[in-house]
Amino acid sequence: MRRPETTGLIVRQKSPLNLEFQFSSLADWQIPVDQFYVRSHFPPPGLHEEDWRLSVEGAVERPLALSLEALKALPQARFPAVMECAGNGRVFYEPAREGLQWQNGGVGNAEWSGVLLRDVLAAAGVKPEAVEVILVGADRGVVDGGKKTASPGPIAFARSLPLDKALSDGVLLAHAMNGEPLTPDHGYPLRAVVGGWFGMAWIKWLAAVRVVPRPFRGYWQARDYFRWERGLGEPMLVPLDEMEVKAQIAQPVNGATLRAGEPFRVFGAAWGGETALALVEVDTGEGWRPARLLEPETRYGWRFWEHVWTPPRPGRYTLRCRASDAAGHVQPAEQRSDAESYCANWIIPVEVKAVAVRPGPADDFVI
Ligand SMILES: Nc1nc2c(c(=O)[nH]1)N[C@H]1C(S)=C(S)[C@@H](COP(=O)(O)O)O[C@H]1N2
Ligand SMILES: [Mo]
Repeated sequence: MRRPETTGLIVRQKSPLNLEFQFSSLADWQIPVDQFYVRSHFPPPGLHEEDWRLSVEGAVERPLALSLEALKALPQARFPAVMECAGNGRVFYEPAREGLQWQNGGVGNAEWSGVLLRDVLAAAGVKPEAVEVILVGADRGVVDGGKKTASPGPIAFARSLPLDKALSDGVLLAHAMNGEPLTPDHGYPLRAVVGGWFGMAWIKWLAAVRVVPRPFRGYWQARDYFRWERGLGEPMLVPLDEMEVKAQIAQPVNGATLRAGEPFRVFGAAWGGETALALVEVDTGEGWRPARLLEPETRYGWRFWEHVWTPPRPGRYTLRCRASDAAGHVQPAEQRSDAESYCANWIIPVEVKAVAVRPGPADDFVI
């Protein structure tokens, strides 16, 4: 088990262990594994690759039981991708919402390697009646330790993907993170990587890939991790899927003291769902200005950005950032009301103070 006290991670829950990345320390485009946030509903199941098999079952021509070795013998793929917990930023909801009180560090970007789910599905042969693919984790338990009256259990952590997403080139069954085998916390020996989607879809400790002929209504998408779609009729419950467009400020932090008249690098990261990020803007009190988007630009990775700003005079300032994607989605200014305690992507202001730069002591001057 990792030791948060040596890595600076914030403990959000001790058992099962849930850890938040210190977003203000953002520096590496690929977050080192020992800095990466951990979100687990149940304790890691303690799998060993020697006796572990991935079952590919349901509406398939040839059910399979694949060892890690067999998976590694299939064509390998790798890509960077950002994963954000749907509960990231929950602490900003007003009034407060139940659940782990994530600030802005329930997110991270890494490079993932493994096998495309679609290659595994092709090996098994998907039957024509298939509509969804359920990914089932090997972890099980009673939801929220049975503290809520409606807590079911024990159940496995499982979630489905629509067939078109499962067959896209954006879903990986990954055995490695940043070039190293997955650690127990991050889903060893195999986890899903669902490019553009919130973290709850990225099933860890994969046990089964189950192809099904009707939509799955499991706990983790019909009772949790959903939002409301309000049209003309009754509101409809929709499982969460794509991440929402979002930019976060890593520096300066809320409450920071800057120096008036000296340039400061406002810095952060931005990401979204399946659509490419188009723009990040920063407002320091004089209106929205485009930030500089930094390399690299990848299909599913996040984007670092910066904006050099000089506080013109001593005083208090409110900094804001917002991202837009190529489809015209813009980060909203107001808290959303359709997603329970999830998808907190509205703009979060950062308050800073600028102070006068004091002249050096007189004995700095040689007369
Ligand atoms: N089997 C299993 N997979 C899981 C979870 C879990 O509790 N069990 N948590 C999900 C959630 S809510 C998130 S945000 C991500 C977190 O992945 P990480 O711990 O590697 O950061 O894993 C997802 N996959
Ligand atoms: Mo999550």
